[in-house]
Amino acid sequence: MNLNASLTIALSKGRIFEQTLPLLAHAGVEPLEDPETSRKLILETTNPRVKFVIIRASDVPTYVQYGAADLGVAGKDVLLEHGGEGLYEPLDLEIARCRLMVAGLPDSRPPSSRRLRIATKYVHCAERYFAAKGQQVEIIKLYGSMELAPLVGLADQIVDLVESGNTLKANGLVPLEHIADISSRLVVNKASWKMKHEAVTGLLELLREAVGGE
Ligand code: PRT
Ligand code: MG
Repeated sequence: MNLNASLTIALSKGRIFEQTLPLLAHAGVEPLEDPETSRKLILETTNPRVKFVIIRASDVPTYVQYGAADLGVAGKDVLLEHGGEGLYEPLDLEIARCRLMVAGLPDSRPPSSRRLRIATKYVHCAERYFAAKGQQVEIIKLYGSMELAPLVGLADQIVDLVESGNTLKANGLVPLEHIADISSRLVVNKASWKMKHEAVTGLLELLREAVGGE
């Protein structure tokens, strides 16, 4: 076990970075540069043994799974879609909260002649959800702007994240079914958990304190 292990933490820009920052600051870890203005992908921090790597939100589980980062912060939506292999998920950071939902036009009626068409970037989550209901659907994989799909006839409904509901409303859509409550989780590489146990659990306990507001 390495008492003075160095730790790499995978974070995505935007809401996860902004909302994780105060929690990490409680643990004495603050970035020396702002990822929104810096082009650097590896950021040093006020703790010489901790660095951040700045990556796409959906890539965080992959970096941590393969040990390219020891820890990371990822939305539960991203983790459900990834499957979580190779990862421990020891702490709910209770940030970036939203809901995974089925949405559609208010008068959308299930077609009688064919299967319901669902557009989403959450293909696995959608498959699991409709299979559990015993409903046969056709899933269309998109990478963004799911809200457009029902408006142009690409799909009958969508599976997407809803926070305030303003994006749905602005596009004349309504939430139809609740799939899961979402928040961001701390994830840890399984080998790092063992090999860098002291460093990882030390950071984990400080983050747990910060989440609990202690
Ligand atoms: O943007 P990029 O393609 O790089 O990746 P990303 O969209 O996955 O990253 P980012 O930073 O936008 O989201 C990171 C994580 O934040 C997600 O994985 C969620 O766990 C969480 N989160 C919390 C959200 C939202 N709230 C959210 N509102 N992610 C996205 N949204 C989007 C949503 O997709 C929809 O288009 O905001 C819109 C809905 O918001 P309302 O307030 O109008 O309902
Ligand atoms: Mg986004």
